[in-house]
Amino acid sequence: MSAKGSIVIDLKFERRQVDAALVGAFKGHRVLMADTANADLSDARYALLWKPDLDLFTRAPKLEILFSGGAGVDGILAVPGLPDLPVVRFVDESLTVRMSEWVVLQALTHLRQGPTYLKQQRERVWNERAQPEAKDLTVGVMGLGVLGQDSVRKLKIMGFNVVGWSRSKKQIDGVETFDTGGLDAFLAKTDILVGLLPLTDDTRGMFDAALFAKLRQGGALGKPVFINAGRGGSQVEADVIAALENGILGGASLDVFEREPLDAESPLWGMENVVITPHAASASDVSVLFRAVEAQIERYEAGEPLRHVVDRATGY
Ligand code: NDP
Ligand code: OXD
Repeated sequence: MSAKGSIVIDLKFERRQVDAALVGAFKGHRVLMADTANADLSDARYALLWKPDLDLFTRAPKLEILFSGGAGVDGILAVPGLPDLPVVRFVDESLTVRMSEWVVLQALTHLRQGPTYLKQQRERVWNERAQPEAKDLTVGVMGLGVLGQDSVRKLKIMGFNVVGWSRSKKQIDGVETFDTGGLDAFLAKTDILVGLLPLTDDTRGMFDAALFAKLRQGGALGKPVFINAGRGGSQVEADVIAALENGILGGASLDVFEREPLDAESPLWGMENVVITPHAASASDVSVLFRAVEAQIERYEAGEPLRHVVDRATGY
């Protein structure tokens, strides 16, 4: 009998990575794998989840805390029959840093006309293009949470003007910030729009034709660019495609999609100024995730408050 509470793991991650990360992890806890045939989960106190099986909560009726395998919790909150327990999301420096790398990479890719030069290279064309500097552009970041604020900092280091938008107004040195009431003013300043929003009832379908039409036209890149690594459910993909086709948008970098994997038939794959990555902007490092969950359980068992508990009312 282990002294500490047992934990059930139901992560649809690559099994090899999970097994490797489990070596030496969760010392003193009994670790149960939800996908082990006939595993008895009846005593499990904690669950670590990503795309959990629907019967998990009937198999594990004594759970006290649900840990998310990722920073976003929309998937977990949408699970039918989710018990009314604290949901704790994954927040860690490694995940934050990788997201900022992706965001800065995409902003620089569009600034330095990466897709155009790649096309020219394939066609063996030697044609130098205009070279605006980062300081000539304003990047507007929607979502100023853990990921958004780090991206803002790093975009500024690269020289971009940065403005930010979030539900509650933020104070960030050298950055003009807006709350929900200031959305139009925020969009009117934005040449490169970065989405780092959670998917909630309020953000679903937010990136649509009406929003793209409010972005600044005629900036240093000519047309605005849309970058999204929050959740695909926040974008109306048909509107993204139409805006790219009719020139409201000049380019896009998309890591997330309404349906993943992105359908092989989607026109986005073939669009010249579109960069597609397969929901890979910032994956959870499994070993780091396990250490973070272990630390949270230690806090909980010592009677200390959990960190990064999701507000079930706002959905993030
Ligand atoms: P946080 O919860 O720390 O931040 C969320 C931000 O969004 C906050 O600033 C919040 O405002 C703002 N926000 C939420 N709802 C609204 C709204 N209705 N209107 C305006 N602003 C809103 O989340 P993280 O920064 O850690 O992560 C953001 C998202 O990134 C995750 O939910 C996930 O979906 C996605 N993600 C994607 C990954 C990928 O690889 N593509 C990897 C990891 C995460 P306020 O500050 O006022 O609360
Ligand atoms: C996350 C993700 O939410 O990988 O962590 O999308």
